[in-house]
Order: sequence, then C-alpha cells, then structure tokens
Amino acid sequence: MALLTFEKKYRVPGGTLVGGDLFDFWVGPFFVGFFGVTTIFFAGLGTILIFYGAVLQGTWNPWLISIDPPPLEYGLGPAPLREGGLWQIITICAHGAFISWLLREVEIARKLGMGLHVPFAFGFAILAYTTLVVIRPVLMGAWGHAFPYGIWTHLDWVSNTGYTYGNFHYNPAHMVAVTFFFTTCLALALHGSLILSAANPNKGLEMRAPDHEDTFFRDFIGYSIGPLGIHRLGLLLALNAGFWSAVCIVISGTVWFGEWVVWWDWWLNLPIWADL
Ligand code: 07D
Ligand code: 07D
Ligand code: U10
Repeated sequence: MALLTFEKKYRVPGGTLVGGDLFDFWVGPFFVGFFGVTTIFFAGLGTILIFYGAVLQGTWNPWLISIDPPPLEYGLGPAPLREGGLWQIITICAHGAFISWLLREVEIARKLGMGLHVPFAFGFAILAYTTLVVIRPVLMGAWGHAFPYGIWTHLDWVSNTGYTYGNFHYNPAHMVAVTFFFTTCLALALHGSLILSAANPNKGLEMRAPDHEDTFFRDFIGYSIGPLGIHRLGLLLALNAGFWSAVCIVISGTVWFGEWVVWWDWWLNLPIWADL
C-alpha cells in the first residue's frame, strides 16, 4: 500500500493529553494537537525575539547573530532586555518549544498505541540542554555561565569553557560521553550496512531475512545480539552519550574547579605504587 493511502487509516481521534478533541486534527501531513499549537507559539515567539536581538546587534549575518546571557554580575536575577534579558526569555521559549515537542510525540504515540520510547529519548537531549543553560548556571550562581545563542559564539563558549579546566579531554565523564558517541556511530554503521546487505540485494538476487543477519554475526564474531537487540543497544548507547555529556559539564565548576588532569592524581597516588 502506498504511504498516502494507508495514512488515512491511522488518522484516528483520541489519545490527546490536553484539549480533548479541540486540536485533534491534521494540517497537511502534520498532527496539530494542543502541544502543536504551543510548539508553534514558543518557537515563533523565540524566533521573533532572536530577530529582535539581531536588530539590536545590527547584523543579519546568520553566523554572527548572538544572543548572549547576562554578564556574571546579574547573578541569578532578571536582566534588562539588552543585557541578557532577551536571552532569558528566549531560554524560556526554547524550553516551552522543546517540552511541547516532546508532549506532542507522546500524544502521537498514544494515538497509535505505541510505546513512549521516542519522547523518552528526546527527553535526554532536553536534559543536556537544560543542564547547560539552567542546572549548571544555577549551581554556579549566575546565568552568565550559560552558552550564548549564536552559531560562532556558542563554539567560542565551548572552547573557552574547555580551556578553563585545562585540557577538557582529561574530564573522565567527557571520555565516557565521547566513547558513547563513537560507539553509537559504529553501531549504526554496522546495523545500516547489515540491513542493506540482506534486505536490498542486487537485481535478480533473493532478499535475505533476519536469520541470515544473525548468522553473519555468529560466523563473524561468534555472537549475534538479534534484530530487536541491536535497536535496544542503539538506544542505550545514544542515550548514554547525551547523559554522560550532561554529567561531564555539570561537574565542571561545581564539584571540580581546577584542571581536569589533576583529577587523575588519585591514580598516581594508589598505594600499589605511590610509595615506591
Ligand atoms: C542534524 C538535526 C537538525 C538540526 C540542526 C540545527 C539552529 C540554530 C540559531 C542562529 C545534529 C539547527 C540550528 C536552529 C540557529 C541561531 C541563534 C542535529 C541535526 C541542523 N547547538 N555545536 C552545531 C545547536 C551546543 C557544538 C550546528 C543547538 C552546546 C560544536 C548547529 C544547540 C555544545 C559544533 C548547532 C546546541 C555545542 C556545533 C550543527 C542547543 C555542546 C559544530 C548541529 C539548543 C553540545 C557544529 C557551527 C547538528 C557547527 C555545531 C546547533 C548546543 C557544540 C548550528 C540548536 C552548547 C562543537 N550546533 N552545541 O547538526 O558546525 O546537530 O557549528 O543546545 O562543529 Mg551546537
Ligand atoms: C545540548 C543539544 C540539545 C538539542 C535540543 C534540540 C532545535 C530545533 C529546528 C532543525 C548534547 C534543539 C532543537 C533548536 C531545530 C529545526 C527545524 C546535545 C545538546 C534540545 N569534545 N566539550 C561535549 C567531543 C573538546 C567541551 C559533548 C569530542 C575539547 C565542553 C560531547 C571532542 C574542548 C563541552 C563532546 C571534544 C571541549 C563539551 C557534546 C574531540 C574544547 C560541553 C555533545 C574529538 C577546547 C558539551 C552537555 C552533547 C557537553 C561537550 C565531544 C573536544 C570542551 C561528548 C568528540 C577538548 C565545554 N563534547 N571538548 O552534549 O557535555 O550533546 O554538553 O576532540 O558543554 Mg567536548
Ligand atoms: C526513523 C526510523 C524509521 C523510519 C523513519 C525515521 C528514525 C524504522 C519508517 C525518521 C527519519 C528520517 C525521516 C530521516 C531524516 C531525519 C533526520 C536527519 C533528523 C533531522 C530532521 C530534520 C533536520 C528535519 C526537521 C524538520 C522539522 C522538525 C519539521 C518542521 C515542522 C514544523 C516547523 C511544523 C511542526 C508542526 C506543528 C508544531 C503542529 C502543526 C502546526 C502547523 C502545521 C502550523 C499551523 C498552526 C496551527 C494550526 C496552530 C496555530 C498557532 C497559534 C494559534 C499560535 C501562533 C503564534 C505565533 C506567535 C506564531 O527509524 O524506520 O522509517 O522515517
């Protein structure tokens, strides 16, 4: 069945969390729902405010637009619009839009009688963002510790923050996060290539089923995680990448203040060789 013919079958009413059947309709391909309206509202308002910030800044060059958080002197208080207040309102709008987007995913999953894995996974991306712009700045006592909303300037922030702690590569949670990112890519490359090798053969050849996929890895490395298992593993790897990223940044400046390389002194001081 072509996609457009079976789409109708799944456009069922119900499953909404808020608003009953008030927003229970589609616009073109998009399901609307109460949280579709709130997404549009927060994303629209946030974007308009970024444009307003660009006007104040006097640039329309998308790479140079930067909405900066308030200077550290404002602590955790509200700042005037031109001195970080705009950043504060845009941060509220971003949270409104991201959380609405997550709840819209929940409504769509409920409609279709599916699990809540997708919104659960998106929750980890939101957690990483909230850690950067709310949790860590609150723990450190100033909004000024958050990153600015600009394409180049947010890179400057990452670099400056990294060097504040010496060589950020020595941050053990950063190591764990980076390893999870790399492993996620490895897993997706293995999975994508394996599926294509079985399910998309050259013309004239017969398509292979999951038992061939299983057999490939049993022959190759002596074990197959299975067609369901690889998706569980993929999700686990990707969520850990986001989770350990949040950990690596939240501990920098809250529980560890100096250079990260010094953290490894416990290793040098292990009694096995410390007294030798
Ligand atoms: C492919 C899905 C599509 C999403 C895209 C992003 C905007 C921003 C806003 C001008 C994978 C759309 C972008 C709406 C426009 C204004 C004000 C997702 C895909 C295409 N970063 N970052 C990028 C964001 C942080 C870092 C690119 C967002 C942290 C480094 C893009 C956030 C740290 C590099 C971007 C965020 C950090 C980038 C490509 C939020 C640590 C790059 C992103 C909300 C996580 C790369 C010039 C991408 C680059 C890059 C967006 C946060 C580090 C502009 C929205 C503070 C080192 N980041 N980023 O493909 O080329 O994501 O930068 O947290 O090298 Mg970033
Ligand atoms: C925060 C994005 C959330 C996005 C959301 C959605 C829209 C809508 C609309 C397209 C978390 C946004 C959606 C806006 C768009 C449309 C229509 C994702 C987020 C909610 N590092 N490092 C990380 C590496 C170095 C430093 C994480 C590698 C240097 C600092 C990851 C290297 C120094 C921070 C990572 C490397 C340094 C990080 C980022 C290599 C700099 C962080 C991924 C090979 C001198 C950040 C929570 C992430 C972090 C972070 C990887 C090098 C500093 C593990 C591979 C040594 C200060 N680094 N890094 O977190 O942990 O994604 O953030 O050299 O803050 Mg690092
Ligand atoms: C996966 C998979 C799998 C598949 C898959 C996929 C994972 C098993 C079966 C999916 C994967 C892909 C398709 C691959 C490509 C994907 C990526 C590389 C990921 C990155 C994606 C992108 C870069 C695309 C991003 C695009 C987006 C997010 C779409 C943007 C859309 C919008 C902005 C509209 C969103 C709609 C909303 C919010 C609700 C509907 C609203 C409207 C249509 C607008 C009308 C508005 C209203 C009715 C409300 C009125 C508003 C009001 C009153 C307020 C207004 C106020 C203001 C101030 C504005 O595993 O295999 O295959 O495919």
